[in-house]
Amino acid sequence: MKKQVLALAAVAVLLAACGKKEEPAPAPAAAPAPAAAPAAPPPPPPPPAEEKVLNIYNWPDYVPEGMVAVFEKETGIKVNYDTFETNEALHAKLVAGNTGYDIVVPGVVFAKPQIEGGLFQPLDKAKLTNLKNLDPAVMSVLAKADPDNKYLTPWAWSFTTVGINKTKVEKALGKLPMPENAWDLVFKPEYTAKLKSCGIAYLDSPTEILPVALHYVGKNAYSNDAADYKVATDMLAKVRKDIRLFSSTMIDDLAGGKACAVIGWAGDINIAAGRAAENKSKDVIEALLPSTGATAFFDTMAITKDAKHPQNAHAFIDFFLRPENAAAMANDMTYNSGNLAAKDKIKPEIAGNKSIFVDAEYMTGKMIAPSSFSNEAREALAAAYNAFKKGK
Ligand code: N2P
Repeated sequence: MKKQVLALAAVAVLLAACGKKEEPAPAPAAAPAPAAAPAAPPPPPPPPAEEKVLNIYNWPDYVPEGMVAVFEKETGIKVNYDTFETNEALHAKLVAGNTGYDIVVPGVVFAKPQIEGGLFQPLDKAKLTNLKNLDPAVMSVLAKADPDNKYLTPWAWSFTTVGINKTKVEKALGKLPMPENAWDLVFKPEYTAKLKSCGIAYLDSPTEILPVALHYVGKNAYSNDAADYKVATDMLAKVRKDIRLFSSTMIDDLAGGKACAVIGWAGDINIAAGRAAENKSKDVIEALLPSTGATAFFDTMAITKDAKHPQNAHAFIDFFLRPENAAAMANDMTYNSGNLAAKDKIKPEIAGNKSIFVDAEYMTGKMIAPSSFSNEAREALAAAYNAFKKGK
Protein backbone atom coordinates (compact mmCIF):
# COMPACT_ATOMS: atom_id res chain seq x y z
CA MET A 1 0.00 0.00 0.00
CA LYS A 2 2.75 2.39 1.09
CA LYS A 3 4.67 1.61 -2.06
CA GLN A 4 1.61 2.32 -4.21
CA VAL A 5 1.06 5.69 -2.50
CA LEU A 6 4.70 6.54 -3.06
CA ALA A 7 4.50 5.54 -6.71
CA LEU A 8 1.38 7.63 -7.21
CA ALA A 9 3.08 10.59 -5.50
CA ALA A 10 5.96 10.19 -7.93
CA VAL A 11 3.54 10.24 -10.87
CA ALA A 12 1.91 13.38 -9.46
CA VAL A 13 5.29 15.15 -9.13
CA LEU A 14 6.18 14.18 -12.66
CA LEU A 15 2.86 15.47 -14.01
CA ALA A 16 3.30 18.79 -12.15
CA ALA A 17 6.77 19.14 -13.62
CA CYS A 18 5.44 18.52 -17.10
CA GLY A 19 2.87 21.27 -16.66
CA LYS A 20 5.44 23.91 -15.59
CA LYS A 21 6.25 26.55 -18.17
CA GLU A 22 9.95 26.71 -18.98
CA GLU A 23 11.54 30.18 -19.05
CA PRO A 24 13.01 30.66 -22.54
CA ALA A 25 16.81 30.35 -22.43
CA PRO A 26 18.58 33.59 -23.30
CA ALA A 27 19.75 33.58 -26.89
CA PRO A 28 23.51 33.16 -27.27
CA ALA A 29 25.26 36.36 -28.37
CA ALA A 30 26.21 35.23 -31.85
CA ALA A 31 23.94 32.42 -32.67
CA PRO A 32 24.87 30.65 -35.88
CA ALA A 33 22.22 30.99 -38.53
CA PRO A 34 19.97 27.95 -38.39
CA ALA A 35 20.44 25.52 -41.24
CA ALA A 36 17.65 25.75 -43.77
CA ALA A 37 14.88 23.40 -42.69
CA PRO A 38 14.48 20.53 -45.12
CA ALA A 39 11.28 20.76 -47.11
CA ALA A 40 8.46 18.88 -45.34
CA PRO A 41 7.75 15.57 -47.08
CA PRO A 42 4.53 15.62 -49.06
CA PRO A 43 1.57 14.08 -47.22
CA PRO A 44 1.01 10.43 -48.10
CA PRO A 45 -1.47 9.98 -50.95
CA PRO A 46 -4.95 9.00 -49.82
CA PRO A 47 -5.54 5.25 -50.10
CA PRO A 48 -7.05 4.36 -53.47
CA ALA A 49 -10.81 4.11 -53.32
CA GLU A 50 -11.92 0.53 -52.98
CA GLU A 51 -14.65 -0.98 -55.06
CA LYS A 52 -17.78 -1.28 -52.93
CA VAL A 53 -17.42 -4.99 -52.31
CA LEU A 54 -16.57 -7.12 -49.30
CA ASN A 55 -15.97 -10.87 -49.33
CA ILE A 56 -16.61 -12.66 -46.05
CA TYR A 57 -15.94 -16.32 -45.24
CA ASN A 58 -17.65 -17.51 -42.05
CA TRP A 59 -19.22 -20.58 -40.47
CA PRO A 60 -22.83 -21.49 -41.42
CA ASP A 61 -25.75 -20.40 -39.21
CA TYR A 62 -23.59 -17.82 -37.52
CA VAL A 63 -24.94 -14.38 -38.36
CA PRO A 64 -28.16 -12.71 -37.22
CA GLU A 65 -30.74 -12.49 -39.98
CA GLY A 66 -30.75 -9.12 -41.71
CA MET A 67 -27.51 -7.88 -40.15
CA VAL A 68 -25.47 -8.02 -43.35
CA ALA A 69 -28.30 -6.32 -45.25
CA VAL A 70 -28.23 -3.41 -42.78
CA PHE A 71 -24.50 -3.02 -43.35
CA GLU A 72 -24.98 -3.08 -47.13
CA LYS A 73 -27.73 -0.49 -46.98
CA GLU A 74 -25.80 1.78 -44.68
CA THR A 75 -22.52 1.66 -46.60
CA GLY A 76 -23.46 0.75 -50.14
CA ILE A 77 -20.91 -2.07 -49.90
CA LYS A 78 -22.07 -5.33 -51.48
CA VAL A 79 -21.22 -8.29 -49.24
CA ASN A 80 -20.49 -11.71 -50.70
CA TYR A 81 -20.92 -14.14 -47.85
CA ASP A 82 -19.65 -17.71 -48.16
CA THR A 83 -19.39 -20.41 -45.52
CA PHE A 84 -16.95 -23.15 -44.48
CA GLU A 85 -17.67 -25.97 -42.07
CA THR A 86 -14.49 -26.69 -40.17
CA ASN A 87 -11.35 -24.89 -39.06
CA GLU A 88 -9.40 -27.45 -41.08
CA ALA A 89 -11.23 -26.42 -44.28
CA LEU A 90 -10.61 -22.72 -43.67
CA HIS A 91 -6.97 -23.37 -42.82
CA ALA A 92 -6.34 -25.31 -46.02
CA LYS A 93 -7.85 -22.44 -48.04
CA LEU A 94 -5.77 -19.80 -46.27
CA VAL A 95 -2.54 -21.74 -46.66
CA ALA A 96 -3.22 -22.23 -50.38
CA GLY A 97 -3.56 -18.41 -50.64
CA ASN A 98 -5.52 -16.18 -53.01
CA THR A 99 -8.73 -16.97 -51.22
CA GLY A 100 -10.46 -13.88 -52.54
CA TYR A 101 -11.85 -13.34 -49.04
CA ASP A 102 -11.30 -10.14 -47.07
CA ILE A 103 -12.60 -11.30 -43.68
CA VAL A 104 -12.30 -14.85 -42.41
CA VAL A 105 -13.44 -16.22 -39.04
CA PRO A 106 -11.02 -18.81 -37.61
CA GLY A 107 -11.13 -20.18 -34.09
CA VAL A 108 -8.21 -19.01 -31.96
CA VAL A 109 -6.78 -22.54 -31.93
CA PHE A 110 -6.07 -22.09 -35.64
CA ALA A 111 -5.65 -18.31 -35.69
CA LYS A 112 -2.37 -18.60 -33.77
CA PRO A 113 -0.52 -20.60 -36.45
CA GLN A 114 -2.25 -18.51 -39.12
CA ILE A 115 -0.89 -15.30 -37.61
CA GLU A 116 2.54 -16.87 -37.23
CA GLY A 117 2.36 -17.99 -40.84
CA GLY A 118 1.79 -14.40 -41.99
CA LEU A 119 -1.67 -15.12 -43.37
CA PHE A 120 -3.34 -12.00 -41.93
CA GLN A 121 -2.72 -8.28 -41.98
CA PRO A 122 -2.61 -6.22 -38.79
CA LEU A 123 -5.75 -4.28 -37.92
CA ASP A 124 -5.72 -0.52 -38.28
CA LYS A 125 -7.13 0.20 -34.85
CA ALA A 126 -7.72 3.87 -35.67
CA LYS A 127 -10.51 2.64 -37.95
CA LEU A 128 -12.14 0.57 -35.21
CA THR A 129 -13.93 3.06 -33.00
CA ASN A 130 -15.99 0.31 -31.36
CA LEU A 131 -13.05 -1.66 -30.01
CA LYS A 132 -13.83 0.00 -26.70
CA ASN A 133 -17.00 -2.12 -26.45
CA LEU A 134 -15.08 -5.36 -26.19
CA ASP A 135 -14.75 -7.36 -23.02
CA PRO A 136 -11.13 -7.18 -21.79
CA ALA A 137 -11.45 -10.72 -20.45
CA VAL A 138 -12.24 -12.01 -23.94
CA MET A 139 -9.48 -9.91 -25.48
CA SER A 140 -7.01 -11.46 -23.08
CA VAL A 141 -8.05 -14.94 -24.23
CA LEU A 142 -7.50 -13.81 -27.82
CA ALA A 143 -4.13 -12.34 -26.84
CA LYS A 144 -2.84 -15.86 -26.12
CA ALA A 145 -3.02 -16.47 -29.86
CA ASP A 146 -2.54 -12.85 -30.89
CA PRO A 147 -0.18 -10.93 -28.59
CA ASP A 148 -1.26 -7.27 -28.19
CA ASN A 149 -4.52 -8.01 -30.07
CA LYS A 150 -2.98 -6.94 -33.34
CA TYR A 151 -4.90 -9.15 -35.78
CA LEU A 152 -8.06 -10.54 -34.22
CA THR A 153 -11.36 -9.24 -32.92
CA PRO A 154 -14.00 -11.56 -31.52
CA TRP A 155 -16.92 -12.80 -33.59
CA ALA A 156 -18.47 -15.15 -31.06
CA TRP A 157 -17.62 -17.73 -28.47
CA SER A 158 -19.23 -20.84 -27.06
CA PHE A 159 -18.04 -24.36 -26.31
CA THR A 160 -17.95 -27.84 -27.75
CA THR A 161 -20.07 -30.13 -25.64
CA VAL A 162 -22.67 -32.89 -25.47
CA GLY A 163 -26.10 -32.01 -26.81
CA ILE A 164 -29.08 -34.25 -26.32
CA ASN A 165 -32.67 -34.72 -27.23
CA LYS A 166 -33.46 -35.43 -23.60
CA THR A 167 -36.82 -36.98 -24.35
CA LYS A 168 -35.34 -39.52 -26.76
CA VAL A 169 -32.20 -40.18 -24.74
CA GLU A 170 -34.12 -40.99 -21.58
CA LYS A 171 -36.34 -43.32 -23.54
CA ALA A 172 -33.42 -45.10 -25.21
CA LEU A 173 -31.53 -45.49 -21.92
CA GLY A 174 -34.54 -47.19 -20.34
CA LYS A 175 -33.58 -48.22 -16.82
CA LEU A 176 -30.06 -46.90 -17.10
CA PRO A 177 -29.94 -43.52 -15.35
CA MET A 178 -28.33 -40.49 -16.94
CA PRO A 179 -24.59 -40.57 -16.23
CA GLU A 180 -22.95 -38.16 -13.83
CA ASN A 181 -20.51 -37.17 -16.59
CA ALA A 182 -22.35 -36.24 -19.81
CA TRP A 183 -19.36 -37.29 -21.94
CA ASP A 184 -20.19 -40.91 -21.03
CA LEU A 185 -23.23 -40.60 -23.30
CA VAL A 186 -21.02 -40.30 -26.37
CA PHE A 187 -17.80 -42.04 -25.23
CA LYS A 188 -18.78 -44.97 -23.00
CA PRO A 189 -19.95 -48.20 -24.68
CA GLU A 190 -22.50 -48.88 -21.95
CA TYR A 191 -24.37 -45.74 -23.06
CA THR A 192 -23.53 -45.56 -26.76
CA ALA A 193 -24.84 -49.11 -27.27
CA LYS A 194 -28.24 -47.88 -26.15
CA LEU A 195 -28.20 -44.47 -27.84
CA LYS A 196 -27.21 -45.77 -31.25
CA SER A 197 -30.89 -46.59 -31.81
CA CYS A 198 -31.83 -42.90 -31.71
CA GLY A 199 -28.55 -41.74 -33.28
CA ILE A 200 -25.18 -40.45 -32.09
CA ALA A 201 -23.43 -37.74 -34.14
CA TYR A 202 -19.94 -36.26 -33.84
CA LEU A 203 -18.65 -33.06 -35.39
CA ASP A 204 -16.63 -33.93 -38.45
CA SER A 205 -13.37 -32.31 -37.38
CA PRO A 206 -10.26 -33.78 -35.74
CA THR A 207 -9.58 -30.62 -33.73
CA GLU A 208 -13.09 -30.66 -32.29
CA ILE A 209 -13.31 -34.33 -31.33
CA LEU A 210 -9.75 -35.21 -30.29
CA PRO A 211 -9.48 -32.47 -27.65
CA VAL A 212 -12.63 -33.61 -25.85
CA ALA A 213 -11.64 -37.27 -26.26
CA LEU A 214 -8.16 -36.52 -24.90
CA HIS A 215 -9.67 -34.73 -21.93
CA TYR A 216 -12.01 -37.70 -21.32
CA VAL A 217 -9.08 -40.12 -21.12
CA GLY A 218 -7.25 -37.83 -18.70
CA LYS A 219 -4.84 -36.23 -21.17
CA ASN A 220 -4.25 -32.58 -22.01
CA ALA A 221 -6.96 -31.59 -24.51
CA TYR A 222 -4.32 -29.74 -26.55
CA SER A 223 -1.58 -32.33 -26.25
CA ASN A 224 1.03 -32.28 -29.00
CA ASP A 225 2.08 -35.82 -28.15
CA ALA A 226 1.00 -38.48 -30.66
CA ALA A 227 1.22 -41.14 -27.91
CA ASP A 228 -1.72 -39.40 -26.23
CA TYR A 229 -3.70 -39.52 -29.48
CA LYS A 230 -3.34 -43.31 -29.42
CA VAL A 231 -4.91 -43.45 -25.94
CA ALA A 232 -7.81 -41.26 -27.14
CA THR A 233 -8.41 -43.17 -30.37
CA ASP A 234 -8.27 -46.52 -28.52
CA MET A 235 -11.13 -45.20 -26.41
CA LEU A 236 -12.97 -43.91 -29.48
CA ALA A 237 -12.51 -47.19 -31.37
CA LYS A 238 -14.67 -48.94 -28.78
CA VAL A 239 -17.68 -46.76 -29.59
CA ARG A 240 -17.08 -46.30 -33.33
CA LYS A 241 -19.74 -48.80 -34.39
CA ASP A 242 -22.35 -46.85 -32.42
CA ILE A 243 -21.72 -43.51 -34.16
CA ARG A 244 -24.31 -42.87 -36.85
CA LEU A 245 -23.18 -39.54 -38.28
CA PHE A 246 -20.21 -37.26 -38.74
CA SER A 247 -21.67 -33.86 -39.34
CA SER A 248 -20.57 -30.26 -39.63
CA THR A 249 -23.41 -28.80 -37.63
CA MET A 250 -25.89 -30.41 -35.33
CA ILE A 251 -28.83 -28.12 -35.94
CA ASP A 252 -30.66 -30.24 -38.51
CA ASP A 253 -29.54 -33.55 -37.04
CA LEU A 254 -30.92 -32.77 -33.61
CA ALA A 255 -33.97 -30.76 -34.64
CA GLY A 256 -34.83 -33.11 -37.51
CA GLY A 257 -34.54 -36.28 -35.40
CA LYS A 258 -31.50 -37.89 -37.06
CA ALA A 259 -29.52 -37.78 -33.83
CA CYS A 260 -30.40 -37.81 -30.14
CA ALA A 261 -26.90 -37.37 -28.67
CA VAL A 262 -24.19 -35.30 -30.28
CA ILE A 263 -20.82 -33.71 -29.79
CA GLY A 264 -21.52 -30.24 -31.08
CA TRP A 265 -21.35 -26.52 -30.37
CA ALA A 266 -23.52 -25.28 -27.52
CA GLY A 267 -24.82 -22.43 -29.69
CA ASP A 268 -25.92 -24.74 -32.50
CA ILE A 269 -27.51 -27.12 -30.00
CA ASN A 270 -29.49 -24.19 -28.61
CA ILE A 271 -30.53 -23.21 -32.14
CA ALA A 272 -31.71 -26.80 -32.66
CA ALA A 273 -33.73 -26.56 -29.43
CA GLY A 274 -35.39 -23.38 -30.71
CA ARG A 275 -36.09 -24.92 -34.10
CA ALA A 276 -37.65 -28.03 -32.61
CA ALA A 277 -39.92 -25.80 -30.51
CA GLU A 278 -40.88 -23.82 -33.64
CA ASN A 279 -41.77 -27.11 -35.32
CA LYS A 280 -44.10 -27.83 -32.40
CA SER A 281 -42.01 -30.76 -31.22
CA LYS A 282 -42.52 -31.65 -27.57
CA ASP A 283 -38.99 -33.05 -27.31
CA VAL A 284 -36.59 -31.18 -25.06
CA ILE A 285 -33.22 -30.47 -26.66
CA GLU A 286 -30.40 -29.34 -24.38
CA ALA A 287 -26.75 -28.33 -24.47
CA LEU A 288 -25.19 -29.92 -21.39
CA LEU A 289 -22.43 -28.65 -19.11
CA PRO A 290 -20.48 -31.85 -18.41
CA SER A 291 -19.24 -32.27 -14.85
CA THR A 292 -15.68 -32.73 -16.13
CA GLY A 293 -15.72 -29.66 -18.39
CA ALA A 294 -16.07 -28.78 -22.08
CA THR A 295 -13.79 -27.05 -24.59
CA ALA A 296 -14.40 -23.32 -25.02
CA PHE A 297 -13.89 -21.90 -28.50
CA PHE A 298 -13.46 -18.31 -29.56
CA ASP A 299 -14.04 -17.49 -33.23
CA THR A 300 -12.42 -14.33 -34.48
CA MET A 301 -12.51 -11.94 -37.42
CA ALA A 302 -9.22 -11.52 -39.25
CA ILE A 303 -8.35 -9.69 -42.46
CA THR A 304 -6.46 -11.81 -44.95
CA LYS A 305 -2.97 -10.77 -45.96
CA ASP A 306 -3.97 -10.24 -49.59
CA ALA A 307 -7.45 -8.79 -48.93
CA LYS A 308 -8.52 -6.54 -51.82
CA HIS A 309 -10.95 -4.59 -49.67
CA PRO A 310 -9.21 -3.90 -46.35
CA GLN A 311 -11.03 -0.61 -45.77
CA ASN A 312 -14.41 -2.24 -46.27
CA ALA A 313 -13.26 -5.06 -44.01
CA HIS A 314 -12.47 -2.58 -41.24
CA ALA A 315 -15.84 -0.92 -41.78
CA PHE A 316 -17.60 -4.26 -41.35
CA ILE A 317 -15.60 -5.23 -38.28
CA ASP A 318 -16.40 -1.90 -36.65
CA PHE A 319 -20.06 -2.30 -37.60
CA PHE A 320 -20.16 -5.77 -36.05
CA LEU A 321 -18.65 -4.42 -32.84
CA ARG A 322 -21.66 -2.14 -32.25
CA PRO A 323 -23.54 -3.25 -29.15
CA GLU A 324 -26.80 -3.94 -31.01
CA ASN A 325 -25.13 -6.30 -33.49
CA ALA A 326 -23.21 -8.14 -30.82
CA ALA A 327 -26.41 -8.43 -28.78
CA ALA A 328 -28.19 -9.94 -31.78
CA MET A 329 -25.56 -12.71 -31.87
CA ALA A 330 -26.75 -13.74 -28.41
CA ASN A 331 -30.45 -12.97 -28.85
CA ASP A 332 -30.94 -14.48 -32.31
CA MET A 333 -28.05 -16.96 -32.57
CA THR A 334 -27.47 -18.02 -28.93
CA TYR A 335 -23.76 -17.21 -29.18
CA ASN A 336 -21.77 -14.92 -26.89
CA SER A 337 -20.17 -11.98 -28.59
CA GLY A 338 -17.39 -10.85 -26.26
CA ASN A 339 -18.94 -7.39 -26.31
CA LEU A 340 -19.49 -5.83 -22.90
CA ALA A 341 -21.58 -2.98 -24.25
CA ALA A 342 -24.11 -5.53 -25.56
CA LYS A 343 -24.83 -6.86 -22.07
CA ASP A 344 -27.85 -4.70 -21.27
CA LYS A 345 -29.46 -5.56 -24.62
CA ILE A 346 -29.78 -9.28 -23.94
CA LYS A 347 -33.34 -10.61 -24.05
CA PRO A 348 -34.60 -11.74 -20.63
CA GLU A 349 -35.72 -15.11 -22.11
CA ILE A 350 -32.14 -16.11 -22.79
CA ALA A 351 -30.31 -14.22 -20.04
CA GLY A 352 -30.73 -17.18 -17.68
CA ASN A 353 -29.51 -19.82 -20.17
CA LYS A 354 -26.37 -21.24 -18.59
CA SER A 355 -25.24 -22.85 -21.82
CA ILE A 356 -24.93 -19.36 -23.35
CA PHE A 357 -24.02 -17.29 -20.32
CA VAL A 358 -21.86 -19.82 -18.56
CA ASP A 359 -21.53 -19.01 -14.87
CA ALA A 360 -18.21 -17.91 -13.46
CA GLU A 361 -17.77 -21.05 -11.40
CA TYR A 362 -18.00 -23.37 -14.40
CA MET A 363 -16.01 -20.99 -16.54
CA THR A 364 -13.05 -20.85 -14.19
CA GLY A 365 -13.35 -24.30 -12.63
CA LYS A 366 -14.34 -26.56 -15.52
CA MET A 367 -14.17 -24.92 -18.92
CA ILE A 368 -11.11 -25.94 -20.91
CA ALA A 369 -9.41 -22.87 -22.37
CA PRO A 370 -8.33 -22.97 -26.00
CA SER A 371 -4.72 -23.56 -26.86
CA SER A 372 -2.99 -24.52 -30.10
CA PHE A 373 -1.43 -27.51 -31.79
CA SER A 374 1.86 -27.59 -33.63
CA ASN A 375 1.62 -28.10 -37.39
CA GLU A 376 2.92 -31.66 -37.02
CA ALA A 377 0.42 -32.35 -34.25
CA ARG A 378 -2.47 -31.17 -36.44
CA GLU A 379 -1.38 -33.59 -39.14
CA ALA A 380 -1.13 -36.43 -36.64
CA LEU A 381 -4.56 -35.53 -35.26
CA ALA A 382 -6.09 -35.61 -38.73
CA ALA A 383 -4.52 -39.00 -39.45
CA ALA A 384 -5.68 -40.40 -36.10
CA TYR A 385 -9.19 -39.06 -36.60
CA ASN A 386 -9.50 -40.36 -40.16
CA ALA A 387 -8.31 -43.81 -39.09
CA PHE A 388 -10.92 -43.76 -36.33
CA LYS A 389 -13.67 -42.82 -38.78
CA LYS A 390 -12.69 -45.57 -41.22
CA GLY A 391 -12.37 -48.14 -38.47
CA LYS A 392 -15.99 -49.15 -38.31
C1 N2P B 1 -21.73 -22.49 -36.57
C2 N2P B 1 -20.97 -22.08 -35.40
C3 N2P B 1 -19.57 -22.44 -35.52
C4 N2P B 1 -18.89 -22.44 -34.27
N1 N2P B 1 -23.08 -22.27 -36.43
C5 N2P B 1 -17.70 -23.31 -34.26
N2 N2P B 1 -16.50 -22.66 -34.29
